[in-house]
Amino acid sequence: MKRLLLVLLLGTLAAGELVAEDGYRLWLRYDRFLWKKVRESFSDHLQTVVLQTPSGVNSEVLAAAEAELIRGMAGMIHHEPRVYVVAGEASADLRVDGFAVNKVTVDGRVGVRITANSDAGVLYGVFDILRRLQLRESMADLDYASTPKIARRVLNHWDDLNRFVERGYAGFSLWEWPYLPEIRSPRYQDYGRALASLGINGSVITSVNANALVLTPDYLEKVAALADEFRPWGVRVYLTARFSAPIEIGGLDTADPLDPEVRAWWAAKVDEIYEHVPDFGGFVVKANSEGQPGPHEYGRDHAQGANLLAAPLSKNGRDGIVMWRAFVYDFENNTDRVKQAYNQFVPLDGKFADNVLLQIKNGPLDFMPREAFSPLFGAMPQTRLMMELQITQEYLGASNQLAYLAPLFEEALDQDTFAQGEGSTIARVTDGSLKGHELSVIAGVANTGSDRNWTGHPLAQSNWYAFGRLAWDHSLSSEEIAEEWAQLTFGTKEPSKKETAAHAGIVDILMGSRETVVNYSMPLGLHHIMERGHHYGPGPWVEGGRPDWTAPYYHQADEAGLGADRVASGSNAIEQYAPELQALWGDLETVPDNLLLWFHHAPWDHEMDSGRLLWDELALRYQQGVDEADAMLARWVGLKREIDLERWEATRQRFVVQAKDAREWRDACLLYFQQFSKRPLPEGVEAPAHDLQHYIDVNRRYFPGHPGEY
Ligand code: BDP
Repeated sequence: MKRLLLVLLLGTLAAGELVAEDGYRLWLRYDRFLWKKVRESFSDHLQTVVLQTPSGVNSEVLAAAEAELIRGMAGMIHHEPRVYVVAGEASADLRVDGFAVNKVTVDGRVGVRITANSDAGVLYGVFDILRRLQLRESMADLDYASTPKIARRVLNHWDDLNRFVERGYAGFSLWEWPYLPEIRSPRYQDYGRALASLGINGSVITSVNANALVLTPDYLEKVAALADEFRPWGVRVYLTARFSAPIEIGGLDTADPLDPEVRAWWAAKVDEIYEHVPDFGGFVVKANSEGQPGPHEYGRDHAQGANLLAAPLSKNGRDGIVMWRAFVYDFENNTDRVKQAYNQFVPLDGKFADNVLLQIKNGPLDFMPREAFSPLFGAMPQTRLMMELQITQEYLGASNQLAYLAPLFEEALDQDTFAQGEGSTIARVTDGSLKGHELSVIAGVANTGSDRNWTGHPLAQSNWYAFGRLAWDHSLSSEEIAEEWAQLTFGTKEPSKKETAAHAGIVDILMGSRETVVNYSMPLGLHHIMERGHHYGPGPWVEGGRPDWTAPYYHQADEAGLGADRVASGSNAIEQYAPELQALWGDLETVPDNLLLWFHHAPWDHEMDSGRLLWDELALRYQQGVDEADAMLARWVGLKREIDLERWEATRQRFVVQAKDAREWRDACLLYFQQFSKRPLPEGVEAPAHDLQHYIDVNRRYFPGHPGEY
C-alpha cells in the first residue's frame, strides 16, 4: 500500500512537470534538475567562472552574459558560481566571435574560464556552456573552442511598419512601432537573448518590400530604441533601403544613383542613421524586382545601385554592408525565370564595392520545397556572395504543417558548385573560405511573430534553432541539431528512459518531415504548383496574368509528359551550371529522381530508378506523402504521456490539419495531371474523395501572411 502511494505520488509529480508549457521559453528552459545529487555533480565543477576578454571591463554585453550564467545555473543546478571578469587576449584563431573554454582553479575553487576576443564571444561561450548543461553533458574536463564559420549571421524580418508580417504565420510583427521609442515590450530582450543563444548577431527588422518611412527622423528614434534593446545581446540592427527614398521622403525628383544630389542625400541619411545607431549593420535592398524601384529606372545597373549605398556605409571607419538581393526577374522578359538573375548579375562580376554582398536565395526560383541550387553560387568569382534561406514556411505549409528545414538547409549548404573544382560547396562560397573573403554573411527569413510561442507551430521553433546553429557551424548535421533541440525544448527535469525514447520519436518525426511535404506537394522536382497569392495548398491549374506566376509555366504538363524542359531542347537553364553538373543533371538517365521534373520534360512512361513508370511513380509519391503525414500524426499521438499537454495538443491539431492537407494535395494534383497522362492510378493509391472541380473551387480567401480578400 505504501509503495503504491509512493508510486502514485511520484506519478503525480512527474505529470505535474508536464503541464503548463506554452512554448515561450523556447530552448532556454533551464528547469531545475530533479535530484540533488545530480545537481551537485555539476555544481562541483562550476564553483568559479572566469570571463576573459581584451577589455576586462564589465560592458553591457558581459553583464548580459553574467546574468544569463547565473540565471541558467541557479535555474538548473540551484547554484551560483563566483564570476570574475578579467582582461586578456584570446588566440587569433577565434576571430571576432569565437570562444575557448577550459578548466581553471581560482582560490582553490574549480571552474571554467571562457576566453574570447570580444564580449560577444564570451556571451556565446556562456550560452554554449548552458546548452551543454541543459543536455547534461559533463562539466568535468571542459577544454574546447568554437569559432563561427560565417561572420554575420542575420535574420531577415519581412515585417511591415503596420505590424503585418509578409509570409508570417505566427501573428503580428514583434516590433510595436506605434509605442516605440518610449514603451518597450519585454519581448525585445527575450528576442535578443534567443538570438544570442544561437550566435545570431544581426537582425534586419524591416521587409524587403521596403517602406521609406523607416528612414524618417521619427522612425529612426524607434529604430534606435530597438537597437538599444538588442545591443546587450550582441545583435546589430540592419534596415531595408527603399531605392526611391530620396524621392519619397527626400523631396528630390530622382533617385538616379549617379546624380550628385542623390549621393549627397544618401550620405547624409546614413550619417543620420549612425547618429541614432552607432553600430548600425547596413542595408538589405530588393531593387528592380516584383515592382520594387531600382537603378534600372535610370538606365543604371545593380552594381551602380549597390555602390551608391555602400560608399557612406564604409566611410569614417564604419563597417556597414549592403546586402543586394539577387532575387530579380523582369516583367517583360520571356527568358525562363530561373535563368534571369544569372543573366543580369554575371556580367557585373567585379564591379561591386568590397562591402557589398549579393544575397542569393538557395534556389534560382523561390524557396520551393526542393530546387536545384542557384547557379550564381558557382559564378561571379570576384563578388562576395551570401545565401538567403527561408525559415518561414511560405511554400511548405505555413505554420499548420511540420517541415523541419535543417535537411533542406544542409542540402543547400553541402551542394557542390564545382566553381573551383570539386569541393566548392555553397557553404564554402558563403563562408568566404573558397575565395578568401573575411566578410561573410548568411541570412534567414524569420518565422517569428507575436504568437506566445513565437513561431505558431510549436515544432517550427526547431527551424529558427536550426538556422542559427548552421549559421554558426555549417558542418553540424541536421540530425545532431534535431537531437539537441528536442532535448532542450522538451526535456524534463530528470531524463528517464521513456523520455529519451520520446525525444528519439520527436527526432524521427522532424527528420522525415521535409521530405514528407515534398512528397505530398511537389515530388520529383515539381515546383511552383501552389495556389496563387497566399501559396498554401495545391494549384497546378493556376493560370492567367503573368506567365511566370502561373503553374503550367513550370510543370509544362501535356499528353507527352511532365516537367520543365531546361536542357538544350528547352530553356537550356542547365548551361548555367558547371560541366560536371550539366553531365549529371542534363541526362534523363542520370538525373536524380528528386530533380527530374526540375530539368526535364519527361515522358509519362519514362522508366524511373525504381523500375516504375513516371506516372505511377508520381502517384505513389503523392500517396507516400499522405501515408507519412498519417504516420507523423500517429507517432505524435503515441507520445502523449511524455509531452506536456499544451504543446502536445497544439501540435496534434496541426498534424491533423497536415494529414488532411496532404490528401488535398494528392487528390488535386493527381486528378489534374491525370487529364494529361490519361492513365489509371496505380495500385496502392487511394481514389480521390472528390472531382477536380471541387479542389479548384476551394477558396481560402484570407490566409495569414498575405493581404488576401475579405
Ligand atoms: C517571395 C514572396 C514575396 C517576397 C519575395 C522576395 O512570395 O512575398 O516579397 O519572395 O523574396 O517568396 O522578395
